[in-house]
Amino acid sequence: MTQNKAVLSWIDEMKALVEPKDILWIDGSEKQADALRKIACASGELEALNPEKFPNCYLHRTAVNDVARVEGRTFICTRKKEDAGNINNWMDPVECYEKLSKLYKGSYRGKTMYVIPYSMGVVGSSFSKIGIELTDSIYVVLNMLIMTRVGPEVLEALGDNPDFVKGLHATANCDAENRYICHFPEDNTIWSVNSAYGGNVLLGKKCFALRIASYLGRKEGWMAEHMLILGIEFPNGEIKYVSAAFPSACGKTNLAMMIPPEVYKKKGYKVWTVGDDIAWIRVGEDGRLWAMNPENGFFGVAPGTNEHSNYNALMTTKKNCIFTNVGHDLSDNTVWWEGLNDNPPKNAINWKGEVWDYKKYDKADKINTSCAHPNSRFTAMASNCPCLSSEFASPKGVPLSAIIFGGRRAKTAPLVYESRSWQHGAFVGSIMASETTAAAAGALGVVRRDPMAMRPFVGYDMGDYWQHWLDMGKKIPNPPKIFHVNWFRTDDEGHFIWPGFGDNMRVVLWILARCAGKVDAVESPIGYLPKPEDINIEGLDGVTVDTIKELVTIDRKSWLEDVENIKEFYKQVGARVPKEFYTELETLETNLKA
Ligand code: OXD
Ligand code: MN
Repeated sequence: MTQNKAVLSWIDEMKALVEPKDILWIDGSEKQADALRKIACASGELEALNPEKFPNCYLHRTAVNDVARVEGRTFICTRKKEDAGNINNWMDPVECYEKLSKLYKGSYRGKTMYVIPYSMGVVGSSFSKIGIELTDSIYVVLNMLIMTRVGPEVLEALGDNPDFVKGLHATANCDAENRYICHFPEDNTIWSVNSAYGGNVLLGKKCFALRIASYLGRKEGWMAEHMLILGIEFPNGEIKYVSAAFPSACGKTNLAMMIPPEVYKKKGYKVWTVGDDIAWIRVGEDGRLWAMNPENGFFGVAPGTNEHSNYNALMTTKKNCIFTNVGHDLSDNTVWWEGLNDNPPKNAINWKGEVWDYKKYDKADKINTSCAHPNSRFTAMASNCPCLSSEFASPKGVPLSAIIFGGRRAKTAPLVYESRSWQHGAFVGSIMASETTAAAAGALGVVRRDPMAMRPFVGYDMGDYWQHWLDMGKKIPNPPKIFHVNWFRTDDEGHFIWPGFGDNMRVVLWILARCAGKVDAVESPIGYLPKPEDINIEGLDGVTVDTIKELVTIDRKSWLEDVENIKEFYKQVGARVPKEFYTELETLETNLKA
C-alpha cells in the first residue's frame, strides 16, 4: 500500500511486539468492509439487525467492565512531568513504553493486525492530519471507517512524509486493572491496551483529534477543541456559524442537529450541522476564526435520542450504523434504548447480553436495570444526516461568528450571558463546570470544573492551554464573541425550567443578534445578560418573560461560593494559570460583592 519508510519500519517494529498471525491493510472499500462484517457476525462480535428496518446496521456489546472512557487510566507521557500538568495523569514515556510493551507482547497471537490509514479532515486539505491505527479488532476497523476518512488516498497524501500519528491498539484481555490509554505527544504516538470501548480505542477521536491535536495546535498556532459546529440559515439565505463546547453527554449532538421551533421554521430558518464533537480552529486569511470538523461520522449517545429530542440524529442511525451497548428488541430484531419511546420491548436482551425485564427498570439504578447502558452509542455516517451542512467537507471549514461554552448546572449559571472580550471569554471557558454524566466512568451528578469541556482532553498542561487561548486571541483581527449558556437550570422541585432542544435556537438567535450588533444587553457582575424580553418566546407553552427573568437571575451567594471553588481549582491547575485569569477572577469577585 505504501513505500513510506517511516510507516513500514514502525509497522515492522509493532509487528515484532504484538506478533500477529497476518496483516490486513484497510483500503476503505465496501467490499473489504463487507467481508469484515461477515467475519464479525460469524464470531458474534457483531449481530446484524433487521435488514428492512435497519439496512447494514449492527449491534455490538463491549465487556461489562468496559463501557466508557476511563480518565483514571488515561495518561499524557511527556518527558517532563510539568508539561503534562497537574490535571492530567502523567507517566514517564520510557517507563510507560516499557510497562505497556509487556502488556502488548504477543497480544495479537493468532489474530490479524489491521492497519488503518486515516485522515482527520478531508484528505489532502492543508488543515487535515493523518494517522495510522493498528488494531486487532474488527469493531474498531468498522467504526473507524465511519468516523474517519480511510483508504489508499490517505497514504498517497502522506507520500514519504514521516509526519503521521502512530496509534497502537490491542484488546488484549480487556483487563480493567491493566487498561491504559497513553499519549506521547512529543512522539506523535498513542498506545491503548486492554479496552475495546469507543472513546478509548477509536484513536482518531479523543486521543488524536483532541489530546494529540491540542498539543500540535499549540505548537503550530491553531486550536483543537471539544466543540460542535453548526450553521443557522436566515430567511434571506445568509448562514452564520457558531461552535459550542459542552462537556460529554450534555447535548452537543442535539444542539448541532436541532430542528427550529415552528415559528422559525415557518419563516424559513434552517439549521445545518457541520460537526457534533470536535472542531479544529484556525485564523483565516480574512482575519476571522475558521472551524472544521475533522471527523466523518457521529459517535453519539443513544439514550434519550428520539423523534422529538433529535429527529435528525435518529434518521442518521437508520442505515449503515453500528450500535454499541444498546438493548436488542428480539421481536423484530431492532434496537431500543431508554428514552427512544414509551414502549419498552417485552422480549429483549439488555446491554449486558441478558434477558431484560422491563418491569424491573429503576431510574435510580440505570446501570443494573436499564435495557441500554446509559453511555450506549450509535456510530453513524455524517452523510446520513438530513441536516448535514453543504460546507461539511469544505477543506477550510466555516467562519465562526460566536463561540459558546456551556455546562449542566441546576443552579448558578444563567440561560445565557456574553463575555466582555476575548480575554474575559477565555476566562469564562476556564471556569466552566458541569454535573458529571455517564460518558466517563465515575460518580454521576457531581459538579466538577471542566474548562472549555476539555478537562479530559488537553494533551498538555491546563495552564499552558489557557495561555494558548490568550495568545490565539492576539492573533485574530476579527475574533468571534464568546458566550456561556446553561439549558439545565431547575426549579425547586428539580424540573428543568427551560424547554431546551429545538427551542435552544431562540438563545442562539439572541447570540447571533448580539454578534450583528442588533440587540442590546444588560451589564451584570458576570458579563452581559439578555434583556428578558429579547429572548423570543413566541409559540412557547408555559414560558413567560418572567420565566426568562428567573433564568437570567444571578444569585450572588452561589456565585461567590463558585468563586471559592474556582480559586481552589486554579490552585490545583498550578503555577501556569495565566495572570490575566487571576485578574478576571478578582474582577468577578469584586463585581459580585459590589
Ligand atoms: C464523546 C465523549 O464520546 O465526549 O464524545 O465522551
Ligand atoms: Mn465528546
